[in-house]
Amino acid sequence: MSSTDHATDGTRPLGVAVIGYSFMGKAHSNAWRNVGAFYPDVPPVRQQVLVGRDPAAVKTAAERYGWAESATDWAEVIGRDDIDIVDICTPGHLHADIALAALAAGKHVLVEKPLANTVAESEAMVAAAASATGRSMIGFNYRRVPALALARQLIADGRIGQVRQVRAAYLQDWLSDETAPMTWRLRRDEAGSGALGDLGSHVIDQLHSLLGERVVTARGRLQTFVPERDGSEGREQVTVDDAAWATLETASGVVASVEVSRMATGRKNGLSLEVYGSEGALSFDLERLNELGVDDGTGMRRVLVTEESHPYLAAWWPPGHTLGWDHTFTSQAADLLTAIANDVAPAPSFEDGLAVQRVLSAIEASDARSGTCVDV
Ligand code: SOE
Repeated sequence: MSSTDHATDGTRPLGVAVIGYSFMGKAHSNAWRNVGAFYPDVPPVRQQVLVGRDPAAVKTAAERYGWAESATDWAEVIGRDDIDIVDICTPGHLHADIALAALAAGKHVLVEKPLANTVAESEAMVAAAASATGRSMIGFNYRRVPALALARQLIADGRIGQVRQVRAAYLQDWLSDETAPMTWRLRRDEAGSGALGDLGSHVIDQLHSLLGERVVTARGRLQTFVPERDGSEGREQVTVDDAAWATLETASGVVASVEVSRMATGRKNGLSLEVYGSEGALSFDLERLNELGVDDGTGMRRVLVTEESHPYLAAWWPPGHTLGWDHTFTSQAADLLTAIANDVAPAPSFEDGLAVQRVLSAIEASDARSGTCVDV
């Protein structure tokens, strides 16, 4: 009997390992710590081991975030019988190797977005997931923002009619200071791309999720405003984009304009989405994530998405007692656990992650070919 069989027959909690302990590892740790308290019907989990390269730092993080142990060798952890779920929060260049090893070992796998750094790696992950015994999911946590889950329902129910156009932006400013230091997020070999993959992947997944269809054509433009920064060994070249723009079209002809940047001075974590249909419109701003703007033909009104009847809210607080960014990760963990318990495929899938990766790649290809530019 495999460890997974043993755990899902209810004889012990599912053992979780999170690989990576910085920003995303911290967010996911918080989710695993709280999921059983807020979603009591999901299979119980045990926060078994937090994995990272620096033994002292990962030990400190493990103690702080409630893990039973820490470790430095992800391959060894994946081979353990007491680990059932492998949650990958590393830089993108490690996603494929770890996910493939974990799936081969029969584990359930959660991977932070974007799925991988390339389409080829993503395809290999989709193929491995298709023949694996464990379940697999990509962590597009914004699907668990109640207002966005409600927007998806309203669009599917035809409440804004036929969608014609979408305006989407994801703007941050943590690189607008030219003296901000080099990080792995600015190296193509580690991160795959810059604002495009990091922020654009969320936007494209939201387009796919909200519209219920995929992007089929892309026109793109990338820009690196600050080409080198201070690294630990002197000046280092930035090999990814600081900002990107795209015009996308879906299979049914919806046109979306997308803008992402890490140099939008004054914008901290501003994901805004506006969806315009033949009968109405929706608007959303992540910095006010409990609200959805809804126009049903009588003007845009603000709906406070905190009623028990709204998506995910039954698990949380009474109406008006708002949620934050961190709650999305806990709800994401709950959705994965529910899918494991019900023996169904969790969403979003690795396939959904690959679909996003293909759009990112098309935007880059379009930028590289730089369509005809007309002098004014
Ligand atoms: C980058 O700054 C980042 O942390 C992304 O990696 C996350 O996916 C996004 O949710 C917030 O911004």
